[in-house]
Amino acid sequence: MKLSQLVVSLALAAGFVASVAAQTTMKISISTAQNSHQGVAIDTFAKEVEKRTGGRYKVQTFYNGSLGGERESIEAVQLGTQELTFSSTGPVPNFVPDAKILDIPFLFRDKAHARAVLDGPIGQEMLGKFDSKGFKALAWAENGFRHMTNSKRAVNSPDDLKGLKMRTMENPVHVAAYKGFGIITTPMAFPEVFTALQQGTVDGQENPLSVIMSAKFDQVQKHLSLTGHVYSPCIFLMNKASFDKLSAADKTAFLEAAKEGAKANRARVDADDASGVADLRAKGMSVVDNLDKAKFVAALGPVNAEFEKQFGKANIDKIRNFK
Ligand code: EAX
Repeated sequence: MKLSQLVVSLALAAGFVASVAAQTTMKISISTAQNSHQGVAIDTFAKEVEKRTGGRYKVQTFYNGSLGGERESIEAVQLGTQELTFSSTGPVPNFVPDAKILDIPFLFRDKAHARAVLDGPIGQEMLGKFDSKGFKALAWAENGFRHMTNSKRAVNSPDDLKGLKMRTMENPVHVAAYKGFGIITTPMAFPEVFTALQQGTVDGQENPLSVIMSAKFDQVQKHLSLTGHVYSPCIFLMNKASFDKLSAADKTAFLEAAKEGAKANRARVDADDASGVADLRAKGMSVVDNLDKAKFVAALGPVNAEFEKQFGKANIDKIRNFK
């Protein structure tokens, strides 16, 4: 080896050692407030990553859509301009079409069913579908069951939904289903929703109690109906190249940290679901908590037939009947 080559390789080796010892900072974002089920998810994740990597990785947390809405954040993670995001599956089908099936209304009986599917073989196989799209999907977490709110009238039956102008997520399955209810759908990114409700651009929106409370929608919406019309998963997404660069041990650390984040997130959703109705009533919302769900399911009959054609009845039944 020539002296010049030796110098170069020594310099490279020194640089390598230095970079291994150095601290790497990554970014993760959510569209809701820090004091929310999503805030708990990323705060726990950040703490666990730092702990499990001996402080070599630090995760900076961004709340309230300050780095952009969910679609923009997912795009940034795909491009690698941002390493991580925690998002609902709302805009995910625009990137990973296979994920669409999870957003079918009345697919899951309850949270236990949804969590079992996501943590079981169906959910884990779905996480793998993100690989070829530039993502490493670290773990499922959740938003929870979504309910309808609006400023116009109490919603007791599906007929009451007809003609309401509602903000929806940028999700084709939701849009098709809500049209099936006779809703006038307006897809919109989450950071714009509060103002749209306040200014009357839309009459209503739908989200889990966790989101309704943390976004303070009670300040701009009078009526809440516990429709529980769809389960809303969330997901920890990481840029694939950033994940691939990690050592095997650090990969495990990130995956475990995401699992801890999901655990904390689900516990907070349970707590919010337990306290939400009383909390929102106390803040002045009028809540319909005794509606006949079968009527809402029946109203989506034709849309569901469409979904069965599109996704395959067997695939939907596999999720519906998962035990
Ligand atoms: O992820 O867009 C939505 O309504 C989502 O539920 C919200 O951003 C939380």
